[in-house]
This record gives sequence, C-alpha cells and structure tokens, in this order.
Amino acid sequence: MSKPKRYTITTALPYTNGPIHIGHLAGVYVPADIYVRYLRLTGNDVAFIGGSDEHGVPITIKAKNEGVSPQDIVDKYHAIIKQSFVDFGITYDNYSRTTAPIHHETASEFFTTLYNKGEFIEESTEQLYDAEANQFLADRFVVGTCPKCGNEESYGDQCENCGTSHNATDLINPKSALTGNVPTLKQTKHWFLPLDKHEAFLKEWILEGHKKDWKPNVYGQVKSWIDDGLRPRAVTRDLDWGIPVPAEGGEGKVLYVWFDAPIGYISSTKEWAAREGKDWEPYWKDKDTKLVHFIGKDNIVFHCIIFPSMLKAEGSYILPENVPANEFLNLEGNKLSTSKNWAVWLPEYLKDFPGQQDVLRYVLTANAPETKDNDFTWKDFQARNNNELVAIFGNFINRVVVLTNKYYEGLVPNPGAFSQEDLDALAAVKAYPDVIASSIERYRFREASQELMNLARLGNKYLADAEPWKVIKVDAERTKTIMYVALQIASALATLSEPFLPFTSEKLKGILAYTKNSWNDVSEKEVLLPAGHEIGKAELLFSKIEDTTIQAQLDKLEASKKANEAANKVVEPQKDTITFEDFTKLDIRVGTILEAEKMPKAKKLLVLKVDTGIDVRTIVSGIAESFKAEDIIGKRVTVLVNLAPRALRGVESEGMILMTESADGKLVFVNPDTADVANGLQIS
Ligand code: B3M
Ligand code: ZN
Repeated sequence: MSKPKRYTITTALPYTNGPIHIGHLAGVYVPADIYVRYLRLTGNDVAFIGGSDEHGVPITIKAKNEGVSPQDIVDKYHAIIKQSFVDFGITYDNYSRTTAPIHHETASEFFTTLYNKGEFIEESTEQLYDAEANQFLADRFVVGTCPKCGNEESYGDQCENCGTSHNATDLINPKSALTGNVPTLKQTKHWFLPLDKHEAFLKEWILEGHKKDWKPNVYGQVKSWIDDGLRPRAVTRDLDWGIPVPAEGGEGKVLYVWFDAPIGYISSTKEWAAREGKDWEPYWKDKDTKLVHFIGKDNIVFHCIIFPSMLKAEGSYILPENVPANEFLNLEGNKLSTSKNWAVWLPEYLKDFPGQQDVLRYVLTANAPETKDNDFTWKDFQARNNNELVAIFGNFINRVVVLTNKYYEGLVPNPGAFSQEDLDALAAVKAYPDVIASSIERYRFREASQELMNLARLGNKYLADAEPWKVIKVDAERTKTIMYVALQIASALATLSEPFLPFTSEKLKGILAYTKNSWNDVSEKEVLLPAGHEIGKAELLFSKIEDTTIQAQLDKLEASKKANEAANKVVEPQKDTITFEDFTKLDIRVGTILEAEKMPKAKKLLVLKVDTGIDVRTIVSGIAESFKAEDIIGKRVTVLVNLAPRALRGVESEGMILMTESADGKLVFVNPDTADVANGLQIS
C-alpha cells in the first residue's frame, strides 16, 4: 500500500482471568508499543487500540472456582492488567473492555447487520451436553483429544498444542470440564458463519495477496487452514455470560466470545474517538488506513480467517494489512503456564525490580519469539542488563555527561575542525534512523533493538578510541571537538531509544535537557545539541544486577515447581478394607537407628542396626538413594517388628522401617516428633 494516511494498531485483548506475564508482553504488547511509538515519532496519525476480553468460558470457570460472580473476576483483573500496561509504558490511545455498554451495542449491531444480510446459517444441531451440570459444554467446558494432533487435553474450541480451532463435537473422547462426565448430545439452535463461503476471497486476499509480506509462520498457518477446507463455525453459545444473541430464538444464548472480542477493537476505537472528538469511521473504513493486528500465534486463525470473514460479510470495513503474530516465549525451558504458576507476572516483576521496566522490555525484545519459540532465562536477563544496558549504553552516556560537567560545567563545547573519525562517526549516526526504521517497518523488533545497541556501541567505541580523558591533558581544543561529537551521539540515542526504552529515553532527555523529539531530526539536523546548550548532572540509567537477585528469581520458580509436583501427585486409591483383627496383628514400635552402612554393590540398600526396645536387630532398608548412612545414625523411626524375616542379598532383615515420600520424590521417615517416646513403645 502507498503511504497510509493513518494507522489503526490493535493488540489482542487479554482475557481477564489473571494478570499478564512476560509471554504476553514479549509476544504482543511490547512489539506493538515499539511500532506505535515509532509511528508517532515519525509524525503519523495513529490509533493504538486495546482492551480486556471479559467474556468467554475461562472467566466463568475462574468465577465458579472462586465462588464469586464473573463480573467480580473481570473487574478485578481488568484493573490489574490495565495498570500493568501503564506501568510498562504501553501507550494505548484507548484501553477499553468488552463488558462496556458501547461494546455490547457495537457487537449486537454487528451481529444484527450480518443477520439481516442473511450472512448466517441458522441450524439446530446436536451439541455436547452435561446432564449432571445441566449445561451445554461449549469451548473450554469440554476437553478431549484433538482430531488433528492427538493432544489429549484439547479444548472444545481450540487445541493449544497445534493451534487448530475446531468444533467441540470434533473432539475425540470428550469429557466435561465441569464434572468429568462423558457428555451426551442434545439438540440446540445456533447461528453459524459459513467460512466456506468466504474461502475464495480468503485465498485471493491472503494466499495470493500477502504471500510475500506476511510472516511465514502466519502465512503457513493460514494456508494449512484453508487447504484443510473451511466449514461453517457457530458464532453463538448456550451460556449465560456474554452478549445476548439479538435474534428471534436467541433467548438464553450469547455471542461466541471470539465473535464479540475482535469487534472490541472497533468499540474501543469508538470510545476513543468520542472522547477525543474524532470520527472513528476512517480508522476502520477508509482504504488509506493501515490496520495491523498484534497477536500471539494461538490467535492467528481468528484474526486471519474468522474476523476478516466477518468484516467482509459486513461489507463496509477494511481488512488488516498485516498480522505479525509471534511464536511463544518459554520460561527457563518450560512452557509458560498460568495454572502451573510457571510465569513471571508483571505486577511481581515490578515489585522485585522497581523502576526497571525498560530492562524487561529490552530483554524481551532482544530475545523476542519472532520466528520460533524462544526461551527466557534469568541468566540471559542478567547478562543483557549487565553486558549491554549497563556496560555499553549506560557507560557511554555516563562518561559523556560526567566529562561534560567536569570539563565544561555542563555546557556543550564549541567544536573545532572535525577529524575523519569525527566525520565518520557523525555520518554513521545519521544512518541509524533509517536502519532502525526499516527493521521496525518489517516487524523485526529484535533486529531493531540490536541496531539501537549498535549505535550505543558506536558511541562507546568513539570515546574509547578518542580518549578525551587523556587528550584533555595535552590538547584542550581537540577535547572540545570530541566531546561535542559524543554529545551529538548521546542525543541521537535519546530519541532513537524511545520506542524500546521509553523510561530511559525520557530520563536521558531530561539529563541532556534535550527537548526535540522527532525521529528524522537525527538524520536531517546538522546539530542536535548546539554549542553552549547546558545539560544536567549525571544520573545512572541502569544498574548492575547481582547474582543473588537472579538466584532469588530462580528460587521462586523452583518453589512453583515443587508446589506443582505436590499438587499433581496422584493419591493412591484406598486399599481393600481390613478387619480390626487384621490391624492388631501388626506390631509397630518406636525405635532408634544405631548403626547404618551401605550394602556393597546395591544402589538402594542400607543395612541398619535398630534398637526396637525389644532387642537390637538388623533391618535392610531400601533408602540409600534418599539418605547417606552417616546422616541417619540416631534417627528415631517407626518399625514394623513382626514382619517375617527375609534375606536381602544374603543379609537377613528382621522388620521394616515405615517411610513416606516428600513432594520431590525423596523418602522421609515416619517418626515420633518427640524424644520422650521410649524405644519399644507400641503404635496402636
Ligand atoms: N482473549 C485470547 C487470548 O488472550 C483472546 C484474544 C482476543 S483478541 C480479539 O489469547
Ligand atoms: Zn491439536
């Protein structure tokens, strides 16, 4: 498309069933914000649109689990999520929510328009039903085996493993998420969007029209969907949380969350325009508007197939120019998971690293999962902070500001004649706005962030080579020129870092008293900071992150892992009932381990001498993988003393020490917790 007149930039609306974590930030919100900040700095008309997705089954499930209403859940998390976006500098023009009246109206109207145009198929079909819960099992209320990839925990509407979106009735071995029952089928009427009808248009628009400019991961997913053949998709559900279906026979039914949520982009734009006294329509209907959806890979089909089919069916809307979906971010080698608490939650990050939002933004960008899934590790976080932000960017700025204050009382010096090195450096700086812009415009934010770091490297190297701290002793005039050049580089960094490191950029502009804020000034203006301009005092932009801080984060994750393992441990079913007589046959006593040694050539066995109060006897115990012999001498234990003796590796064992297992699979003794219980006392 030729140069757009305006931009409408949307980000996936997060479900308000929990706070957001680094995966969301890396995949969607930081790249979108970088893009938008860049567009604004280059003088474009942009509407940056977001909001919370407050309908859908996950929210009702969460409400049910917590014994509160869905509205309570969405109110709580909408506030938390919205605040996280503010805290991390995601500069929405409007952040709305899908429970807002304007959204209910907009989505209802949209449905009605399609309904009146005859764009839906109305059909009574058999849907999965849980008779015990007295409820139809839409979407996440049902789990089963994905017909495409065989994942046994696919949801009714989408498989999180392969990303396929399907109908609940397609699942193999479906089970109700409410009761665990096998669902029955029950007749119910729904409205379907016939995706097959839009197949030709989708093929032409995406498969032919966007083969070159869409990311291969996005294009590939869309192509495989279309190649599999498109089928009608229900856009209504038998649920009581959502937007009521505005059609005859729609009582007790609501719009499918994936029907209403993308319309949320439109309602949020309307809310913004009304507040700003603007017209919302050009942002969605003028063909000179560039519409871009930032999303994660699990949302591709909804944004590239279903929503465009809805927009096309409606008829008056533009279509997205691009949908730069990212892959997933993992955390320390494992998939991020809300339910397993395997995540770095933004509110927690902020508590642990106050004021260090830019560090996270930078690390997530430098390591963004743009073309494949990527791993976030705390070690990498520390290294990027210490070796790049502190040692390169921060160090350069600090030297420039400190020396300018020291030599010239904060005044930008008058340069003399430029050397070839000076001219080369200044020319190189001027090339950066275009270099970084070209990466950003192609949605290559990692590359863009590395180019920014290269500019800081250039500054660092320029100073290290020019050595003004040495030259000052012999050539005051030359030093002025060096510092003048370094100050120009510093102010270029102040502007060009804004999309990536907005808080740092602001601080740096403050330090340099640099008020100009246009991307193209860096390449076009001869001088960014003129001689005689007064800068402020040095302040640290970044600080070193110590090993102990990183270890604390790793410990937190380790604790989550342990808690999970404990929660997931399958409790063995109860054994067959025994009589009281059976029980009284067991003679269990308190004892003390007197000696312990490893059984030669046996990995698991320790040979113990145990004082049972009756006698001192030998017991062979399979605990060598959990304990060292020398550590258990003196341990109080519980012993089954009348177990028939048996020989283990030639050693006769006369009894059994009772053990259980800790969360991480280590054996632990079942022992009396007080020393006043004498050996030989019976347990009954
Ligand atoms: N809420 C799914 C998600 O958070 C969904 C996105 C809606 S975008 C219109 O992954
Ligand atoms: Zn699957």
